[in-house]
Amino acid sequence: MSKALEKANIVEQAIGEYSSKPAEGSVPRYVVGKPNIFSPEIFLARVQEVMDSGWHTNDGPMVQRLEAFAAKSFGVSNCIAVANATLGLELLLQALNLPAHSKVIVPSFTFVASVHAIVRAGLRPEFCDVDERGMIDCAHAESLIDSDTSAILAVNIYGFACDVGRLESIAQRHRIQLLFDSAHGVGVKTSTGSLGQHGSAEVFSLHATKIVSGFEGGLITTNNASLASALRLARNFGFSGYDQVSCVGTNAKLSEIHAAMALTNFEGLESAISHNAKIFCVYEKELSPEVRLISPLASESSNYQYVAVKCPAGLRDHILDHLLKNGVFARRYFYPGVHQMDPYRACQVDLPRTNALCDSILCLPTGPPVLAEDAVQIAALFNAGLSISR
Ligand code: T4K
Repeated sequence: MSKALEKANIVEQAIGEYSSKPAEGSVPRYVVGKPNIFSPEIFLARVQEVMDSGWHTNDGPMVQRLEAFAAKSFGVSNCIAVANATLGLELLLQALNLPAHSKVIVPSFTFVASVHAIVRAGLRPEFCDVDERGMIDCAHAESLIDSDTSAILAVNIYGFACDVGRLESIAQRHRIQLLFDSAHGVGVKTSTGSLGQHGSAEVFSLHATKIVSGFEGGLITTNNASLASALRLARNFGFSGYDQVSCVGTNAKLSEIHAAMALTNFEGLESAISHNAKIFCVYEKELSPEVRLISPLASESSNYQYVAVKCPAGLRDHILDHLLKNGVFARRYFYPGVHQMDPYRACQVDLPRTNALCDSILCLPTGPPVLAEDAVQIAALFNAGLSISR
C-alpha cells in the first residue's frame, strides 16, 4: 500500500469514529498527546542499570530516586509513586477514611477517571459546574456542601490551576477534605506555591501523553506524613513486613523501568515547558481572532501541556472534521461531560457552563514533538476549517 493511501485510510477511520486513535503500527505526525522522551540515551542507560540490578519493581532504587527528585521539585515532604493517576486517586480517597457513601464534590468537566475513582472508593460523586476556563466553580461547589459531603476533589486541567486559596478556605470552613486531581499539573506554579503542595494531597499523571511520561504512572504528593505512610502500605497490598499485612491494599506499584522513564522526563521538564510555551504563543498569534485559547492567569505559571481552544458555538465539530481530513488528530477534551456518560446519566444535573465548554473546546497538538512550523500549519488548517464551516 502506498504511503499516501495508508495515511488516507487512517484519516478515514478516525473521521468515522471521531477518535484520534491511530491505525495499528502508525502514529500520524500531528497528534494530541504524542509521547516525548527528553533523553533516550539517559533512559536507555537507566534501563541497563535496572536490568543489571536484579530489582525490577516493589519500591526499588529507581522509584525512590524518582520520588525524591519529584518531592524536591514540587516542594513537598512526601511523594508516592503509583502505577497510574487513576489508582492514585482511588488509593487516596480510600486512605482518607471518608464515611462510606458520603458525597465528594467534583467537576463534571474532567477526564472520566476522576469520577470513576470516587465511585470505586465507595463514595458518591456530586457534580459541580466550572468557570469560563474549565476550573471548578468555587461558589457552586460551596453551595452543594451539606452534612453528607466529606470532600471536594478539584481538578487542575490543561496545565492551569483552580483557585486553590479559595478552595482551601471553603474546605476549612466546612471541615471537609480537599484533594486535587492534578493529572495535567506537573511543573505548574500558582500564587500559593507549586501544584503538589495543596489540600490534603494531589495526584499527578505520568501517562505517555503527559509532560512527564513514565509510559504509565502517577505521583501522589502530601505534606501529611501519616497519610503518606498509609498510601505506601496500600499501594503494596498492605504489607508492613515480609509476612505482615496491616491494612487492605492493592497492587498499585510503579516498576523500575517506568520510574526510569519518568525520572528522565522529569529532568527535562523545564525544557518541555519552555518548548510548550513557545508553541502556545505561535497558536495565539496564528489562530483566528474569533477563537480564544484557555490561558494562564497573571498569577500562575503554566506548563502549557494542552492547547485548548474555545470554538464559536456550533462550529467545533466541523472544524474537527476538517482537521481530521487533513491529518491533524485534534481532541475534544473533555466531551461529553462525565454527568452525561452512561454510568452517571441518572444524576440529572444542570451544568450550563460545563455543557457549553464540552460543545466548544478543541485541543490541538503540542509538546516537544510539535515544532513551531507545525503549529503554524495546524493553525492555518484550523482557520480554514473555521471559515468553511459557516
Ligand atoms: N485525571 C485527569 C484530569 C486526566 O486527564 C487523566 C488522564 C487522569 C485523571 C487519569 O490519569 P492516568 O490514570 O491515565 O495516569 C488519554 C490518556 O490515556 C489519559 O491518561 C489522559 N488523562 C487523557 C486526557 O488522555 P484517551 O482515552 O484520550 O487516550 P488515547 O488512547 O485516545 O490517546 C490520546 C492521544 O494520545 C491520542 O491522540 C493518541 C496519542 N498517543 C497516545 C498514546 C498512548 C500517542 O501518540 N502515543 C501513545 O503512546 O486518554
